[in-house]
Amino acid sequence: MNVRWATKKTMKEETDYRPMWSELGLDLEKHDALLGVLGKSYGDVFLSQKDRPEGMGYLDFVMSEVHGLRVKEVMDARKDGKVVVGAFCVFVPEELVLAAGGVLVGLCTGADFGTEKAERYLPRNTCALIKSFFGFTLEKVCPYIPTCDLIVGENTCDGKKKAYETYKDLIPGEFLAMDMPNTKSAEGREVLRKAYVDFAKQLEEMSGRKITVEALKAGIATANAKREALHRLAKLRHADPAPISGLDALLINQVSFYDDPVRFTGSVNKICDELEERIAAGEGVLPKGAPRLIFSGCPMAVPNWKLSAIIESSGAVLVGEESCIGERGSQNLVSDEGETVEELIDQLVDRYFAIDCAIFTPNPGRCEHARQIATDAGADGVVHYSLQFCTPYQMEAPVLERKLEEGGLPVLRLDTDYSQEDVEQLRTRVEAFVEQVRR
Ligand code: BJ8
Repeated sequence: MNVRWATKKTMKEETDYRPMWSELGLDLEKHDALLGVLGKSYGDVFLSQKDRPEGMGYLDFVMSEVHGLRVKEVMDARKDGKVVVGAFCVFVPEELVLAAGGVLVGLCTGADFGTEKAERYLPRNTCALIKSFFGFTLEKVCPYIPTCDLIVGENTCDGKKKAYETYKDLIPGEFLAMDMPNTKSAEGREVLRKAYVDFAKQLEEMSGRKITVEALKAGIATANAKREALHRLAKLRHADPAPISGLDALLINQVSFYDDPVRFTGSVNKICDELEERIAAGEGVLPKGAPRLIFSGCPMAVPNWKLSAIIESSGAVLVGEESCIGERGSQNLVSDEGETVEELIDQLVDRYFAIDCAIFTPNPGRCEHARQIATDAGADGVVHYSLQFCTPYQMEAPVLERKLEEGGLPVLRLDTDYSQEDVEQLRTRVEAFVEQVRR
């Protein structure tokens, strides 16, 4: 299978996106360098896998055009007067953006790029995810950032909260700081509700469209259908042998933040049809009985494939993720019961307020969710993944480890970043863990 990244070479053969990237003010040389690295890494990590579902061809195509066709689609939507919103967190409700006729895109936070420049604005001991979006912005290599009319920064962890104070002045479009609660109390729920009401108002002002009950119900249906497809995928991964690799499942979850939601849902359901056939035929990516692991921890945004690649090249298969790019991000649907926009916003708040991000204190639901995912998926162990300097997840890690191990589930705690420097060290620890849990 041949993945065509929109690079200099292929531009001549196919669509030339260079004028579009220039229009967006990208640094073309650095952008070429980034695509070169991504294209190589994608080939090494994904295309080298054996027996991938046919349907992954669609995902390969989307990834090959992630800086090409998809950007053009979003720019065209903007030219048609649709409001384009960028987000860094699963607390930004896509339903409201869709109800305002807009497009929501998740912004890249999964690679080291422009770290030196980012560190002029941020302390060195800032997590790689925050440094990543500063680096992409400062080096002018992300085509989505200049395409956004509005970027939403949620006041979640202290790192993001403080970083956004600076970040808002580095982007060409508008910025909205979205207040977030840090306790799951009645007062906390009110904070989130107010944030969503304010967000809806801003979307109405920027789009010139009133959010109606019908439009919001349609937005809820679209976002729910996407989640249901992801739930279906998650369930199919419970089969032994696992019908799809954890890497491919991670990719599907990552692409859910970029692609057109209706098209994406259709493509995931097609992959699920294929996985059902594989399960019926007893086919899997590794033989039945191979070690099965799940992730729990920080989100793995595109193109963060490092740990999954290490784990799956160590003889284990990943069968679930308690993560925002995974089941923490996609769990629960939004009820569409309500006769007014306010009632529907309440339904949104009910769904989003249940997300067990480590910014909440206390946050016992997360451990229970990890245990549930592991049990449902028949996992032999849990890999807890924290980004270095991510205090919320690092602080929860030993608690989660203790509780899960008391329940008989071995846990491997890993702290890392986006560099490749610790790959061999991580591999040694992962291989030992895989042997420990092997049945
Ligand atoms: S809902 S996990 S996407 S905030 S890794 S920046 S927490 S220091 S990403 Fe997150 Fe929303 Fe929560 Fe999910 Fe801070 Fe940690 Fe960095 Fe993090």
